Amino acid sequence: MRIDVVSIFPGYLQALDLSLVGKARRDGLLDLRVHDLREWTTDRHRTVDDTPFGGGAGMVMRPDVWGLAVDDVLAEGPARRVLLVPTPSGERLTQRTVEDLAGADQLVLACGRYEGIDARVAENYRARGDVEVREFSLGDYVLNGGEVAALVVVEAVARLLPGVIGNPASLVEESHGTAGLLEYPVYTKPPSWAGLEVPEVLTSGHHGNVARWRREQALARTAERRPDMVAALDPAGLDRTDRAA
Ligand code: 6GU
Repeated sequence: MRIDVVSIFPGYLQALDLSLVGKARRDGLLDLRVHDLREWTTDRHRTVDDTPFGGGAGMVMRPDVWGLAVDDVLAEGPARRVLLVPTPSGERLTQRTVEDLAGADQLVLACGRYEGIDARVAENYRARGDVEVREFSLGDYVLNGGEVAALVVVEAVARLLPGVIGNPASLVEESHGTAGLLEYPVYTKPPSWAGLEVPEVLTSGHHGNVARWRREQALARTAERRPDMVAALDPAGLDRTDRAA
């Protein structure tokens, strides 16, 4: 997969040289390119923004600069390309969306700053029809720009690409995966620490009891922390022990 991130703060994306994403790049599993939006400015001051039509506080990013940048970084050919625009007014990003994005050939992340990007940029690429456009939000709070959201998308997508995670079994049970529940609590050595013991069932060697305990813990945790997720569960997927929990 190819991912292009365009930002006026490319330095923000340096974290993508590290850890799992960095290794995926070095292994040739991910072609990640970070660009400085100002490369596409044409004036002496390298201007990327201007005052909003209609008035109001703050500055808006100019569509002409963004248009040149996006046109340049979009890959040629019949590939599935997605233009992602991080914005607090977008649709909420979910694991379902991330899984869908992992199937694309190219993602272009257009990181806005200030009051956002002129709305005609998303409109223009939607109208062209040769690239999907998705405006997305991380959650109900406000960040100063899209860079952190780009980091989130790259990390969430990269770990789903074939070969990136050494043990694909670790993708199976995790929170927000297929079960629709948060993950159960996990423990390792030492068995006793700070006066706290590892739950006995986990050291019992009884795999059936371990599985049942984990399922109960996942349900209890989800009910406590994310009642919205419990309400969205398919009742057909719950068994009698689940209801008791
Ligand atoms: Cl994607 N962008 C910005 N600027 N703020 C946000 C966000 C995105 N998601 C939550 N807050």
